[in-house]
Amino acid sequence: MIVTETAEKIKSMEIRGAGRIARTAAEALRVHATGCVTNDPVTFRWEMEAAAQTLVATRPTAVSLPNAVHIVMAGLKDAPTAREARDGVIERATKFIETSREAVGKIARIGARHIRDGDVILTHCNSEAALSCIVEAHREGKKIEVFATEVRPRNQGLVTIRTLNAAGIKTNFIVDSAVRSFINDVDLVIVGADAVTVNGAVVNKIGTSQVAHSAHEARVNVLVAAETYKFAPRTILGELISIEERSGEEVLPDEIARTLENVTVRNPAFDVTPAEYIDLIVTEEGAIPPQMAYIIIKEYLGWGIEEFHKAFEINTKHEE
Ligand code: RI2
Repeated sequence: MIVTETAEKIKSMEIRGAGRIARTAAEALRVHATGCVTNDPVTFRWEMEAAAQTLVATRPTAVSLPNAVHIVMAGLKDAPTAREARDGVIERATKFIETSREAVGKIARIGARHIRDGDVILTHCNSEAALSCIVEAHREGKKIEVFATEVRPRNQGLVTIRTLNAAGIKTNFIVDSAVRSFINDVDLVIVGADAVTVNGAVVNKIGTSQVAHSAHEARVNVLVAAETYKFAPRTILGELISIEERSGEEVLPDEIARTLENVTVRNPAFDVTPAEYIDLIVTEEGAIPPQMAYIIIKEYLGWGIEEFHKAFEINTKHEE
């Protein structure tokens, strides 16, 4: 029940934001494990795997979701009893939720160091991690001003300006297409991430790559705030991040779209910003240039190319 409900809320974006999705999925697995009363470890594992699959299938782009599920489910296979398996899931889920929250606090403090007194910052979409840096810089007494975009079609910019307003930060609210007109008034761009690939490309809300492109052209630094669990291990194998395309109705009501027989409404929710347009990625483990993404995947997520070989039993030795 909790799993289906949570999955629905993630799909409909009632629960959104890559970090929040991950924590909510971990919480759903924790509750599901608690309520799964079987004494048979195999049945328990099957039930948990089905729940994990339902959650992961909700939104395909934010890698925080499969990473969180992977962390919570790790070791389930080796638990000798259902009880140990259940305790393990509960423990890992609790720890994940806790460290995810702490990570945002650490990112805030590290990110704020890169914001100077007097800076004008532009942010796109609504990222808890990106906003935490901005709010922390303000809290430290730096006099800052923000440009926040509207973020069509789901208007996450509204959530952003409410947070900035509540924190007492001077904010300008602009439509997405006004970014280039204002970029010369901006000192620093700060955005979040739904996924970071091994080559340092950042997948984030649609429009981020246009923002980063404008910033690059205007020589404005781009900082990405992302917890280590938003880095995508499978990109080591050359796997691409799939970009979610949501219903066209979010962009144009169906009753209008229906009258335009030659028009197809397209609604990709994310885009890819290449590493060359990004100056720094701030993680809870420190700030890194995007080209160092592999280090995060290997050292902090524990996925090196060797782990993939082991996991998929790829035989790297030639037969004699
Ligand atoms: P935090 C959001 O996706 C935005 O793209 C945002 O930049 C990113 O997740 C990271 O958000 P959506 O759920 O985890 O709005 O930093 O599609 O909050």
